[in-house]
Amino acid sequence: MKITDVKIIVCSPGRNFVTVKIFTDEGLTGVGDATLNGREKAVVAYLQEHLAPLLIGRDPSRIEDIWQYFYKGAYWRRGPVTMAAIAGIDTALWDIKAKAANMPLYQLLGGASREKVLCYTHAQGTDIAEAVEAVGRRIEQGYKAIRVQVGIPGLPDVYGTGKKSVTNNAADDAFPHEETWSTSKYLRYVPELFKAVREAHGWDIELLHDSHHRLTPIEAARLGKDLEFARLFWLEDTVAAEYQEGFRLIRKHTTTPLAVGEVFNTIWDARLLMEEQLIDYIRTTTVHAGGVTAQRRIMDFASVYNVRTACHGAMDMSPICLGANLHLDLWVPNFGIQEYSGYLPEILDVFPSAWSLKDGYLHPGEAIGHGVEIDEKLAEKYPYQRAYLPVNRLEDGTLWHW
Ligand code: GCO
Ligand code: MG
Repeated sequence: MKITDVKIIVCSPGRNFVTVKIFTDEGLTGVGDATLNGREKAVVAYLQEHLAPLLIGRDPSRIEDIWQYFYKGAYWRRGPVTMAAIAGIDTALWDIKAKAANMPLYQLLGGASREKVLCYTHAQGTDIAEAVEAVGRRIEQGYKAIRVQVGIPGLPDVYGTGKKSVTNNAADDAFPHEETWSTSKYLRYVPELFKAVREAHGWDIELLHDSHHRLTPIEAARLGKDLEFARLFWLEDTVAAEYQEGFRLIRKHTTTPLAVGEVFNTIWDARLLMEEQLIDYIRTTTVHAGGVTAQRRIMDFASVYNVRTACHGAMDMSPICLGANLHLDLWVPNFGIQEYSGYLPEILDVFPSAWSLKDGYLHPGEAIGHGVEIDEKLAEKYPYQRAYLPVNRLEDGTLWHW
């Protein structure tokens, strides 16, 4: 088999997605997600200008060699743009390999280790009462695990609670939306949230929370301690994780389980965290960690250190990424949980998917390949729109982590 063509498809059915589609001389095609929220066109240029031309005429079955060729062969390794571009290609190649083998991808990976994939979804409110109500609605929908975020009194809008946190189209506003942050207000309020949620909904539901990289290690240690009573499933991204040693301090002070890694793009970003067992869940995901090849390697490495998997699965990763993740999730022995924040109906129309959700569990389905396609005709109806993630400032104007 030979690769005959590579298409980079950009569409915006509610938000921007970058999709790689690889064509072969035997008629098999494969698709991969290469979306990098807010920096989509950088990945498009990387793919179009630098990688796609080097794929023509290659044997698509040589996935590992192609991965190494683009990773080591670039000399300039790692980074979100490079790894999302490699991921788009790698995921499409696994799709083709599984289709050629006439199997769902999870069978190629080693087969199912479980019947279904536990997922967590999001609930939020501008205040505690609203958040408690939102959790109730999610429980009614059958979810077993819920990430809860709340607005903080005195701050106009906060990550994960307002519309503006989702995206920001340049069509109506040329600059990213700016949020305001106060760590001390946040640290005082969040334990109140979880006290109220436990009082209203009891202990049978798994609860999670995301600090979105905003704390220092000692602040994270305090929050972890203050939330121990609520028995969280995890506390996510407490600190910006470039300084991995910071987790030693957090770990020393709290038994609240820790998750990190949605912005990591290689196994090296998580090496120390895993080797020293400083985290409980690794949040890397197929599209940002270099594809199925690299994500599988991270998952295996994690298993050595009792770290469980928890693929990032917000709406800014396309249904193709979720599909690929779900095959890994069904296989991986050290599975933890899969994030699922749901998709707008337009997105699901553009990306027909074999995966399904029932009673708080996902399943990748039995379609051959990874089971997600792109409707190119429909995608054309949703042209790219320049968009940014918000930025975040302290009350005195200092630029802070978002
Ligand atoms: C999560 C994430 C997302 C990110 C988003 C950035 O835990 O799902 O933190 O909400 O902010 O994916 O593009
Ligand atoms: Mg997160």
